[in-house]
Amino acid sequence: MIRLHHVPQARSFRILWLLLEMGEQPEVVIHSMLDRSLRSPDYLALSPAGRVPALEIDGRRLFESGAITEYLCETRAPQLGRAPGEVERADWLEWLHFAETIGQHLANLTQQHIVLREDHMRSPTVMRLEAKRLEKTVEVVERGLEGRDFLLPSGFSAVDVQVGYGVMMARRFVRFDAFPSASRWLHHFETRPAFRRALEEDGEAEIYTRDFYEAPNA
Ligand SMILES: N[C@@H](CCC(=O)N[C@@H](CS)C(=O)NCC(=O)O)C(=O)O
Repeated sequence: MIRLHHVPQARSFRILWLLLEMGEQPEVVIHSMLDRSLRSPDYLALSPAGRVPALEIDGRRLFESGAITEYLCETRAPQLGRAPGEVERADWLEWLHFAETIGQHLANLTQQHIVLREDHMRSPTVMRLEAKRLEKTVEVVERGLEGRDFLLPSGFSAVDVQVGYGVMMARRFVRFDAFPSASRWLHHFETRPAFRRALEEDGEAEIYTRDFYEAPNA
């Protein structure tokens, strides 16, 4: 049994999608970020900083999506990983961890636009700066995808899932007119049965309720 602890629209979506790409049928436990349940002693025993994803697998628990992704590829889905010694290993690792560079800007923007509810708590400067920095990361993905369908020349892998989630969420803060390759790549995901099922199992949205969050003008 594989049990995934997940919050709708959060980074745990990557592990949900990845497990479904692998053909696994995880039990999905949906949590809320609004009710402090991620800070309960039971949940902190699974994820000590109270974050999602957390995975119960092989008689243990695992947190951190990058580590979970490597573990799942090593133990169950070599076709989605690139093992040590393989030509694309270094690129695979680079993209896997670059996903968190995207994630940090998404988290900052989410905090500014959504978590901080009162205008006086927010900083328009930080909102503009973080939107620009997020855009820069999407530019990197755009360049990586030029002339190819997936991030690695040999085809779809777990890093398309890791980075793909971040770029999908970036559309809520960044205009994509200048990113045709990234847009095409995101459209492709909609044709993947595992991605579609992950969206169905994601749970009710509680973080992002708007399609786009505009940074205030200077
Ligand atoms: N690097 C971690 C980030 C995990 C993380 O911060 N997840 C957020 C959701 S996107 C979370 O659980 N936030 C809950 C909180 O901060 O209380 C990973 O990828 O697993």
